[in-house]
Amino acid sequence: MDETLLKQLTHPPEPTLIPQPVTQSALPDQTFTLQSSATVGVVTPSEALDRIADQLVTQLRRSTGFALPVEPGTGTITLSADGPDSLGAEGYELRVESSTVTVTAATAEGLFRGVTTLRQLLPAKAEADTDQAGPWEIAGTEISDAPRYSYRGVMLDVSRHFFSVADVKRFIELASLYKLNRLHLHLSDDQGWRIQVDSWQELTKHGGSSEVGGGPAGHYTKADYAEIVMYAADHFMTVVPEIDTPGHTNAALSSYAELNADGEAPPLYTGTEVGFSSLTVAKDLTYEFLDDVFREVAEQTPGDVIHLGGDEAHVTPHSDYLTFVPKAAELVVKHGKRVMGWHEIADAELPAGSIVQYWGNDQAKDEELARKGVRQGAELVMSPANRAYLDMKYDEDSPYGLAWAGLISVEKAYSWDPATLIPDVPESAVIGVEAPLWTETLDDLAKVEFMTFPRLPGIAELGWSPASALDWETYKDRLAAQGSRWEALGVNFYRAPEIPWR
Ligand code: IFG
Repeated sequence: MDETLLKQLTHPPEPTLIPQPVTQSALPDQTFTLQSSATVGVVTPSEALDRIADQLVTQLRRSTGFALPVEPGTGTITLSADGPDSLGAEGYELRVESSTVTVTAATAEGLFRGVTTLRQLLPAKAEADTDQAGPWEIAGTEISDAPRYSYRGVMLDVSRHFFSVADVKRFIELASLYKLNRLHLHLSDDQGWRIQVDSWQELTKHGGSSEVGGGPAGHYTKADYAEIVMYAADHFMTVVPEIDTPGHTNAALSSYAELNADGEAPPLYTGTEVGFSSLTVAKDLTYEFLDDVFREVAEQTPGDVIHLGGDEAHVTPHSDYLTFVPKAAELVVKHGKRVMGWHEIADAELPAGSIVQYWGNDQAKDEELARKGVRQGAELVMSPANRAYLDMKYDEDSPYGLAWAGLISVEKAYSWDPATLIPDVPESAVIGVEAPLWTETLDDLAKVEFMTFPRLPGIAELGWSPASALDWETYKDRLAAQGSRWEALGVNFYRAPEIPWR
């Protein structure tokens, strides 16, 4: 048998990762095998680093049955955040040799990204929640990595259908496997208000009691929201809370008659139409309301952004809309946060530091709004509806999802460049990507997972990897290797026929 074939048979396969790292080179004559005697060393321990080590060994103890003690200093696996600042906030270096694995970063966040890569280098069965047989081999490799964009997000619409804290945590855990660092929660809409506001309690008492289809609905108490924020932070994801205004506000208007222009509260709404509601731009009470809401949301949100929506304000006269947005934005800034909104807000005057979220589908008017936002100094997060909307059907046979922005195959979700999608936008204006998952047709976690996987990892790669690494032909093979990991994790993913699943 020739040397190469023998080596292939005796060595684990060349590791394939998503997102593709900036540099990865094999150490051909080295294979690391995790043994039962392995230890995990934490150089310069801290609460953050100990938590990262604990998350890793908790998972690996479950699947390998090894003790994997964590101790200060070096170990079989050594984790360090004492690396050079040149690695950046989320960068890391990872080296896998025959007897040791070393992950080095400059920050805890960078270390978490490196440990996330280490998890993916281990065999898929390392993700199992029951004891698995070895061997636990990793082909020798050295990686130096850092993200292309700072904003790499996914959005979960918890308004159309409400999802429990446990469901949101599962969504966070799966998204963090692909180094996403933002969780946008769509917390209010026509069909439901999901976050407790002490100064306006009917919002959740009444507005939280409905959802699409009239199901049980629900809301997050402040303790629930804190639990989500904490879990996201433990996965180095920052929560971006959205209070959608002035449109998509039926749940709030139904909760307080005085918020309505005619003083009449509309009934709760359990359908799926959009664009029929609006806050009353001329009423002072509207801004007292938003002042209270943004204050209470800001107090619970460690992240620096509050998303004020701004989309589909079809029954708000445009001149009123242009008056409303700056006033609402001013309240977000008053409470110490940066404004984020769907790209319609760019038609209004925006405060410094604003982020415009582009959700167009190749329409000139939407592209012009994005450019208008950039011209006034806003940054762009790219969420093109015809490429990044995870609620779009994969194909006409998809059992749920919508199709208004077109069918989005795994390839279509991957094959675009955030930097060049909108003409005449400087590269520096784009700070990242986000994949929204709207839930009009998705009422449980299994459906959420089916629509999210396998398309989300591709968006995560667009957010993390260098443009030069983006190539569908090689990506789809790397994606195929993720299927066995999702099986080990129990993810209900769509086995898209165009992917050579192993
Ligand atoms: N557009 C609406 C969403 C949702 C979506 C479903 C945005 C910004 C269609 N607004 O997308 O509320 O209904 O695909």
